[in-house]
Amino acid sequence: MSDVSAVKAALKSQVIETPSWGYGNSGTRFKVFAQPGVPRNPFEKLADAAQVHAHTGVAPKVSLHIPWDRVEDYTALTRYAEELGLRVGAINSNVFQDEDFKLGSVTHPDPKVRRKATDHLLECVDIMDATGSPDLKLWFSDGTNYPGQDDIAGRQDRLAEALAEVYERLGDDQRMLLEYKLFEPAFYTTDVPDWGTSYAHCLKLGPKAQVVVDTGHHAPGTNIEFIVAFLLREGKLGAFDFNSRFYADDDLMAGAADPFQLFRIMHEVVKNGGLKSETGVNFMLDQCHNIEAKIPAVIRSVTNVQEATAKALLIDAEALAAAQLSGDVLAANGVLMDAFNTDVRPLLAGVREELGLAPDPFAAYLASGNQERIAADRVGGEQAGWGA
Ligand code: AOS
Ligand code: ZN
Ligand code: ZN
Repeated sequence: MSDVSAVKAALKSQVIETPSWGYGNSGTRFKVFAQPGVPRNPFEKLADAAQVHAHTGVAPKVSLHIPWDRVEDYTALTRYAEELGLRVGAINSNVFQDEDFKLGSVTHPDPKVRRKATDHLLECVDIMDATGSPDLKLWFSDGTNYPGQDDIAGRQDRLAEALAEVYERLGDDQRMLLEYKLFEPAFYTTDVPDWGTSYAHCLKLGPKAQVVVDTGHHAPGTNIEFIVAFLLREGKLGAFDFNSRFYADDDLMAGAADPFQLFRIMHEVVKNGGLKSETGVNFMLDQCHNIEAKIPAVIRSVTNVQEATAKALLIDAEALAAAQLSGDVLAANGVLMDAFNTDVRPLLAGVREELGLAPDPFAAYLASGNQERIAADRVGGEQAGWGA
């Protein structure tokens, strides 16, 4: 039987990192539906992230995206984050929107373009130095659309060369997190398409290179929890980009499409030590709130991750191990399903009250009046960050 006090302690110490771009206007290639009150600059994005942390108590870190969050003074931005009770999380590079990167960034056939892309990654490490961020998140949209377009293996050589240069630039307390994605925007090959490619490059680079598992980046039906268990066992799971998908990289609220899958993932995290801070797994959200209000949607994602975590923590590990070792299939499955079918909202409400927070952060935010305030104050919201 689980020790409820230990479960509560784990839930209180959980840290979920929210994305700066989750607060701004975003959308799909078809349309960006601008919303009132969205941030007009990175400082206001931090203010919105602070709302999520204030109501949930577990979201003190904010991922930045460069150049969307480029500022003159990163020390001032970092200090403002600290004043809000936040700290800067991962620095996301962006080598997918520059006109020069049409045929790739670090894998481009032209060495001058590769140099430009690699210099951007090095700029992101400079920003990590300025903000104290430990994590450089790398997602490459690089790929090809047609057979014969470029040399598949040659592109891997170019990628490896750029990664090695950036790896050498990292400080002792910094790491690179290499994210994979099956397809999009490239449709024939993607240069980092799956966990194996990311893992192989990270293995060659060294201990400061680890894999990012974005839950929307797999072929339908992929067993993501297997990947999570394998990478944790290898010490190569650096981070999650949590979101939901029904068909592709839909970037919907985490846990909204398949809460059972999120629970299975969190079971492997808990089982394999991934919740321990020393393991270093960064639980990030990566979402594109297209039609729903931004701040409440992030709160919903955070609480969905919390609920999946709470259920995973309630699994009777002893009973599960005994049933597994005795080959009792139905008993083992039953132990897992008992935890998944537990309503953990009262437990989480109690955790929040012990933290001095309202038991329902979503309702508390809606009642706070913040949404109305920012809609009235912030005239002329931020231009669409991406997906426009
Ligand atoms: C793109 O699909 C990847 O998920 C990236 O992690 C991310 O969405 C993009 O870089 C915006 O952060
Ligand atoms: Zn992602
Ligand atoms: Zn994605």
